[in-house]
Amino acid sequence: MPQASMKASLKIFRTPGLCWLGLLLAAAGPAAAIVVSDDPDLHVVTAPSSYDMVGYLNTAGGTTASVVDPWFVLTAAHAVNNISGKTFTLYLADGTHVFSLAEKFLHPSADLAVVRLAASTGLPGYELYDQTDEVGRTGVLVGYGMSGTGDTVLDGGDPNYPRGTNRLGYNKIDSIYTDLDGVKHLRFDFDAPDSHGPSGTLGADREVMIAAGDSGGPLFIEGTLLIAGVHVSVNYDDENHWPTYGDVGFDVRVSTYAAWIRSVIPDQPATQTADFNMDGGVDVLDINALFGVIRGGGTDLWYDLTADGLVNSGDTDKLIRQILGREYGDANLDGRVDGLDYVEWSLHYQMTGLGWEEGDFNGDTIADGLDYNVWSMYYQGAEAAGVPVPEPAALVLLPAGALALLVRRRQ
Ligand SMILES: [Ca+2]
Ligand SMILES: [Ca+2]
Ligand SMILES: [Ca+2]
Ligand SMILES: [Ca+2]
Repeated sequence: MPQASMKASLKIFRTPGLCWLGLLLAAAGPAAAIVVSDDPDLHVVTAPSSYDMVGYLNTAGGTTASVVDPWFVLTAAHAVNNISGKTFTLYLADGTHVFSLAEKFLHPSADLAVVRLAASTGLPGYELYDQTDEVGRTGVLVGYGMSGTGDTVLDGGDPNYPRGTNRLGYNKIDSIYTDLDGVKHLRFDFDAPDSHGPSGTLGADREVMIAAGDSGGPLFIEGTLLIAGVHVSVNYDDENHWPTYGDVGFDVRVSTYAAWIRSVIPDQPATQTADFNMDGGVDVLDINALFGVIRGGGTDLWYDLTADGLVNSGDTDKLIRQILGREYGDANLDGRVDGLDYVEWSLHYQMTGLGWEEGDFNGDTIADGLDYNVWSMYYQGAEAAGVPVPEPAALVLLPAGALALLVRRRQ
């Protein structure tokens, strides 16, 4: 998917008259980001700032993302091809905060991604720009890429301004560009100092351009803190020197995709709702998801229902007993621990790769004697349950070991 997406983008942006348009990330050598017309040092974002909820991703050599919810950041899909073991870092007034990337959601056609963090930033995040009057307005472009000026960016970038520093600058949104897949972009050119450019200019030394490392960073409409664009690519005329004056930048147009972005992000985090997989319900899928995170070490605090900084049996207890109002051993979650649940366990006895509904009540993905013990501990009995218990005929079919356990229990 990421590879295909990248190829598609290459094709999409090929236009007559320009050699080729590169994804920022795909820059083989040249690299510079928030490239400016004057002095890069004048463009550094220092906390506290309205722009310090824009953070650094250590993906793909360094990219950029914006907080749009306490738990979620917005970036470019090509910036998060691989999120395994990767982090998002915020440089705030009270220090540096690092968050693990937990889960990504890619838009089906646009180069856009929403990524869930493994802990809450505690920040509200930026809102999205919904209006469609972007053309002619001034954008505030922010990103962590390399910098330099439109004259100094050589192969490998300006060595004085490596990636990893948050910078901002301005440009005028010249037009809307629709690619061959129908994806909408904000388009803006990079006018040299004192030039007027074919699409008009912001004025001497004012315009900046995105480059490698700015991928995924935001474009705000000036005078607001609303994200109107996500940096994705530059159309350059010299692949060894870019961006230079005259090159053109493209952001995914957020107003077109705001509904999708919002649809990914739940109103309340799973720490409040227990809907870990965000499918709108709380059920056995969420139990299995929680068990999976515990098996993986329990570091993803999205699953921390008890808010103690740990993801462990305290959280399964809360989910199963308090939130679902059920008990361990209730495989079918019908409110009774009875013969029906026993049948599920027995049908999967000694199998692996199982879920709760198949008789794995302790989350080790196996249905075995440990789970039988759980079932028997909370077994409510035929009289209490009022539903069928395993008939003798069914018991005959049980594995010998299972039967032995059963017999032992009943004795
Ligand atoms: Ca769910
Ligand atoms: Ca917990
Ligand atoms: Ca049951
Ligand atoms: Ca088990």
